[in-house]
Amino acid sequence: MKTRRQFIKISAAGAGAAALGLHTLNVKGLSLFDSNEQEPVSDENMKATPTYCEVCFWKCAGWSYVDKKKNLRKIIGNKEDPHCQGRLCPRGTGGVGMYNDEDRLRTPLIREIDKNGYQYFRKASWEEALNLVASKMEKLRKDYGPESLALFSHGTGGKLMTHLAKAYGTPNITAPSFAQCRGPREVGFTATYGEGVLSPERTDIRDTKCLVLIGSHIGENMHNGQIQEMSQVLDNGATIITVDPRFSTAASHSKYWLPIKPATDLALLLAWINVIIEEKLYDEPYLKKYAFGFDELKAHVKDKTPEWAYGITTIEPEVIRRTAREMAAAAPSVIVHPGRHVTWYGDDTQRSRAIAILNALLGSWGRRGGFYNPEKVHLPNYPYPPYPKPKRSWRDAFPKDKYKLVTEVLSSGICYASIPNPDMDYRMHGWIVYGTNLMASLPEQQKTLEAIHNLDFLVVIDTMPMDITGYADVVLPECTYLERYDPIRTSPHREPYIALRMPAAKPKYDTKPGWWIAKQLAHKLGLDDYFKWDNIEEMLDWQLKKVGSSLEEMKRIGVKKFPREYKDLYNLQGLPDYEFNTNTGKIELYSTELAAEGFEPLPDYTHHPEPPEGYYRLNYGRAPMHTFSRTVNNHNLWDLKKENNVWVNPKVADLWELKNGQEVWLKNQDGIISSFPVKVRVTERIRWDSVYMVHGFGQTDTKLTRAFGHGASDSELVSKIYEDPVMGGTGMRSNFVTFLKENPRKNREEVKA
Ligand SMILES: Nc1nc2c(c(=O)[nH]1)N[C@H]1C(S)=C(S)[C@@H](COP(=O)(O)OP(=O)(O)OC[C@H]3O[C@@H](n4cnc5c(=O)[nH]c(N)nc54)[C@H](O)[C@@H]3O)O[C@H]1N2
Ligand SMILES: Nc1nc2c(c(=O)[nH]1)N[C@H]1C(S)=C(S)[C@@H](COP(=O)(O)OP(=O)(O)OC[C@H]3O[C@@H](n4cnc5c(=O)[nH]c(N)nc54)[C@H](O)[C@@H]3O)O[C@H]1N2
Ligand code: SF4
Ligand SMILES: [Mo]
Repeated sequence: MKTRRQFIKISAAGAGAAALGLHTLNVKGLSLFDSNEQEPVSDENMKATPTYCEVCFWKCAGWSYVDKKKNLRKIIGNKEDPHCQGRLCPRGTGGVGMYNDEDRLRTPLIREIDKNGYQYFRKASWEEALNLVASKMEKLRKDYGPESLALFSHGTGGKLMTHLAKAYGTPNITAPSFAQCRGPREVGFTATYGEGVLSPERTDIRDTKCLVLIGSHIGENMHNGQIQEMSQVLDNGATIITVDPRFSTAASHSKYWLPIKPATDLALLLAWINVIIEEKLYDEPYLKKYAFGFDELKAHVKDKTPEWAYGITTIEPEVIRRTAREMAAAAPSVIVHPGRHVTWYGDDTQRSRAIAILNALLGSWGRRGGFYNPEKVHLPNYPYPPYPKPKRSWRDAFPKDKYKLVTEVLSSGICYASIPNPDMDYRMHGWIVYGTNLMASLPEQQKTLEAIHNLDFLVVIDTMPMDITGYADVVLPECTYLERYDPIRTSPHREPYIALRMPAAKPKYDTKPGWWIAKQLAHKLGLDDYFKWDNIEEMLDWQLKKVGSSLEEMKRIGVKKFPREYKDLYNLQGLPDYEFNTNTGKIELYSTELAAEGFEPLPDYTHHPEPPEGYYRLNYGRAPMHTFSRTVNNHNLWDLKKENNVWVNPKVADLWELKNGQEVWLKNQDGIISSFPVKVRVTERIRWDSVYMVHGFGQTDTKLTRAFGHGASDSELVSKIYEDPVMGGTGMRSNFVTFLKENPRKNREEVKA
C-alpha cells in the first residue's frame, strides 16, 4: 500500500521574508513590479525582443519591451504575424503579469514526510531535484519498463520534454487538449475528409458570407485571428447564425440566434441536412465529383424534418428552413464552424461528422470563404539517433476494441490506465506533468486523485503553485515564456511562416527553462545523444539555417513568412481532380471507416439524460480576459475579472428566490458541493434549464494570493462524463447542479482536508 499523497499547500514550504515583503506590497496595490504603475517610457528607450504568446494556445507573435533598468514593460503584437495581425488580445497584453506574479514557484521543491506522517515540501537545489527525478525514472524503467511513464504536456515549452520522453522509451505522451477538447472534431472530420481541422482552424472566416456557430462562442472564446476575421466580415455584411442555449457575445452579433435546448444539436443538424437535400440546395457538381454515399444520406435524413427537430430542439421549423436557405445562398462561402472544445455529450464525433457533412453539401471544404488548404514550414530536427521502439502503449491497458478510432493519446485514458485493475498486467506508475493543471482540466477529479495516489512518483513542471503542484513529489519551477527560448513556432495557416520566442528578461528566482530541464535530465539518464547541442541557441540556429533563415535574422524580425509550396489555397475551387485520404478517396458522407469498426456510418440523434427535478444542466465556457485557470492569479487580468458568476434565468431565480449578487454553493447530481460560493447573475441570456459559469475559477491553493477562493470551479462539479465510443473523448456537459443557499461548511479553509 502506498502512502497517499496528501495535497500540500506550497505555502507550507515557507516563502521566506523577502517574498512575503513583496507579497504584502502587492496586496496593497503598490507592487514594485506592477507594470501598470510605472512611469511611461517611449519605445525608443526600450529594447524589443521577439516572442510568441503563451497565455493561450493560439500563440500570437509579438514583441516584449524592456526598459533601461531591465524592467519588462509591455508586450505588443507583431504586425507580420497572421495569428494576430499586430494586435494581441487583452490576455496577451496582460502576459507581463505572468512574469511579475509574486506567487510564482521560485525553487525546486521535494515532498518529505516527517516521523508523524506529516507531509511537506522542502526547498531543494536543481541538482538534487533533477537527480531525484532521474533516479525515479531509472527505477521505473528497471521495475516496469519505460512505457510505465506518462508525460502530460501542453504548450510549446514541453516539446523537448516530449523528445526526452520518446528517447527514454515511452509513447504515452498526452494533453487534455485532445480528449477534453478538439479530439472528436479531428476524428469526425478525418473520417469525412481524410484530414482534420487543425489549429489554428483552417476556417476562411475572412472571406465568408455566412458563419454558423454551434456553441463556439467566438468573442468570449478569444482566439485572436478568428475574432479579427469575424469582426471584419461582420462589417462586410456577412450573416452570422449562432446556435447556443445562452445568448453569447457571438449571438448578440448574429442575424439569427437559435436558443437550442442543450444536448440536441444533432437533431438540428440532421434537419438542416434534410432541408438542404429536400429543397435541392446542395452543390450538385461538387458532390458528384467528390462525395461518397449521397443516396444513403438522403434516405437517412428523409424523416428528419424540421417539424421532427422542433419537438427535440425547441427551434421552430420555419427558423430551421430559413437558416438552411441562408447557408445555401452563401455557399460555397459558408462555414458551419467545427467548434474547438467539442467534448460535450459523448456523441461528439457523430455531431462533428454531421457538421462535416453539412459543409460538404454546401461545397465549402477547399473553397474561398469556407475551409482553406493550410500549409506549414517543416523544420528539420537537429540530428539524433532513432527513438527506442516501445514494447507497449497505454492502449494495451484496455481491451482491444476500446477507443478504436482514437488518433492521439487520451489524457483521461492515461489516467484510467494508472489506476490498478486486476484485469490489467500493465499500467502507468509515474507521471511527469508539464504545463497542464490536471486538477482543473481533467474531468472526474475522483479518478485523477485515485490515479495520483497510486503512482510511484509524480513530477510537476509549472510556473505557478496551481492545484496539481500540491500532489507532486517533486516540483520543478519553470521560468515564464518571457524569460526563455522555446522551439520555433510553426503552425499551419494560409501562408507558411515561423516565429521565434526568446528571453526578454533573465529568469526570476531559481527558475529554469523547459529545454534546460529536459537536457539536464537527458544527461543524467545517459541520453546525451538526443541532445547533442550545447545550448538551445545552437539548435535553433541550425534548424533555421536549414530553411534559409538564422537565429540572428529571427532575433531581428520575429516572424518570417515563406512562399507556399502548393499554390492551391482553395484547392477545390474549379473542381479539379482530387483524391481524399479516405478509404474511397472521396468525401465520405457515409463513413466506410466507421462502418468497418462497427459504428454508425451516418450520424444519428440520440436522446441525452435530462436534469432531475430542481437541478439544472451545468454549462461552462470562457471569459475574454482569462485563459482557463492559468490567468486567474495574473494581476493584470485579475483586475479585469476577479471571480466568475453563475448565470441563472429569472424564472429559476424567482422559483429559488435568488437575487443578483447573492452567494450560493452549487451541488451536483453526485452530491459534490463547490468548494466556494459563487455569486448569482440573474439574466435572460441563459435558458431556464441550464446554468452557466466561466471555467478556471475557484482555486483552492492559498498560495495563489489573488485567485484563492474566488468564484467556483466547474471542474469540481464535472464528476460524470459520457465517453465517446468512437474515440474516447470525455463528454463533460452531462452534469446537473442545484443551489445551496446556506454555507454547507463551517469555514473556508475546510475545503481541502
Ligand atoms: N478567452 C479565452 N478564449 C479561449 C480560451 C480561454 O481559456 N479563454 N480557450 C481556448 C480553447 S483551448 C478552446 S478549446 C476554445 C473553446 O471555445 P469554444 O470552442 O467556443 O467552446 P465551447 O465549449 O464549444 O462553447 C461554449 C459555448 O457553448 C455553449 N453551449 C453549451 N451547451 C451547448 C449545447 O448543447 N449546444 C450548443 N449549441 N451550445 C452549447 C455555451 O453556452 C457557450 O456559449 O476557446 C479558446 N479560446
Ligand atoms: N471543467 C472543464 N474542464 C476543461 C475545460 C473546461 O472548460 N471545463 N476545458 C478543456 C480544454 S478546451 C482544454 S484545451 C484543457 C486545457 O487544460 P490545461 O492545458 O491544463 O490548461 P490550464 O488550465 O491553463 O493549465 C495550464 C497550466 O500550465 C501552467 N503554465 C502556464 N505557463 C506555463 C509555462 O510556461 N510553463 C509551464 N511548465 N507551465 C505553465 C499553468 O500555471 C497551469 O498550471 O482543459 C479542458 N478541461
Ligand atoms: S489569442 Fe491572446 S492569449 Fe492567445 S496567444 Fe493570442 S494574444 Fe496570447
Ligand atoms: Mo481547448
